[in-house]
Amino acid sequence: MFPAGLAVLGGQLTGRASAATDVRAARAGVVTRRTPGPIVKPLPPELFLPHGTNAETRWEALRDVGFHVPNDRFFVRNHTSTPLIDATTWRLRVHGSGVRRPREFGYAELRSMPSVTVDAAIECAGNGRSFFATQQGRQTPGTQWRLGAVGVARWRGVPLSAVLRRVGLSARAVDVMPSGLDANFVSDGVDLGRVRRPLPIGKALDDVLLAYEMNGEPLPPDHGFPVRVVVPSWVGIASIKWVGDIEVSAEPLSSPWNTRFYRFFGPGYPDEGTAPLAEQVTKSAFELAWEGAVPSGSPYTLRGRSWSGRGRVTRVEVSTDGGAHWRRAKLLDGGRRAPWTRWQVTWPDPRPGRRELLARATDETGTAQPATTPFNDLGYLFDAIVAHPVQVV
Ligand SMILES: Nc1nc2c(c(=O)[nH]1)N[C@H]1C(S)=C(S)[C@@H](COP(=O)(O)O)O[C@H]1N2
Ligand SMILES: [Mo]
Repeated sequence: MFPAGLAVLGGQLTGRASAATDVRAARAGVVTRRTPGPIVKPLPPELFLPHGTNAETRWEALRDVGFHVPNDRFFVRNHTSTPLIDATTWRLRVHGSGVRRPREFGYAELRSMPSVTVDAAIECAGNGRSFFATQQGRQTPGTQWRLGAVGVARWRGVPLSAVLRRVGLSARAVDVMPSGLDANFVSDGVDLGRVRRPLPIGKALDDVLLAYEMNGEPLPPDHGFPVRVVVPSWVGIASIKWVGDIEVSAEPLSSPWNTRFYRFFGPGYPDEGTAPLAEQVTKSAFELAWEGAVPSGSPYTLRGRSWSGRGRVTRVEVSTDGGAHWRRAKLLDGGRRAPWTRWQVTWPDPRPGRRELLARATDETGTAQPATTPFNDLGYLFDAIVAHPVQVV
């Protein structure tokens, strides 16, 4: 039914493979080629802010695009580089002490299994990190994202639970760890291995997807072709791209991505950090350029989006006067499972000058975005209200 998906990468196998890539690829039964840059898709400056191996979506590029973020403007977070993988030789190996019948799955087999389609956000745990420095006066290391390390797409694939059922999940299974087929991640000279992070079995069996389609197209290379994990509501690192291996274990698993990264560290936290981060927090963004122009002289419609990993957004308020007055925005997407909602509100009297716009969302747990986010060393989960500068002209 989807021959285009199988063929799409054939024409893109260009570039030179490194020796290391060849060895790993041979072991995995995968043809992997390096690309000239870390990201394959075009990154026009009107759609993206570059950050090394990563690219941030510009919020003004979401102004007229509808509920889903189109693939050509979805943010990219790569620890190294996008690998180009041949779906016809790709295999997903499922194994470990929590599995009774370890085996491999091919792309065609996954595509022949009953599929589900879900709207889910992928958001980097570091989204908004730059505001720890610019709003709260404390620099944190890592990619200095504004608010564009998030996107919602329509994903189609096979529930992870269905694949686990086919390999005979043991009642003793506690953790499920997908690994990516991209290059090993080297941090401060230490090789940390494949990008991988364990999921507790409860989440793995709940709403996690092995996705092969994004917004109705085969996954683009940068977003995990041929198959990625999609873990709704959780920190983006859980959604492993280019998955080639899933270990299911009767003992707890760990990786640097749930021990030395993606926990809260720093003042007030235990030395080994908190428990691994799971759900994303509540955030809001205006669909406007940073320092963008807003015309004066007549009412202006402000648009934006708000989201929370803790549940539906129930209320959004906007202030155009530094927080003295708040106006209730009209929510445009309200479904119980909507991963974000678009909203709009009228700014009746924009007067010339530099202004800061504030948006504050409340989610269904009753949590409203705070004025400040408690500091953590690695700058994760910034949820405070962001002051968005504009020039009224
Ligand atoms: N294999 C692999 N999976 C990965 C990553 C990676 O570098 N390699 N980055 C993770 C992080 S930190 C995030 S935020 C999301 C980003 O997904 P996207 O690039 O499709 O937006 O992918 C996650 N999955
Ligand atoms: Mo991330």
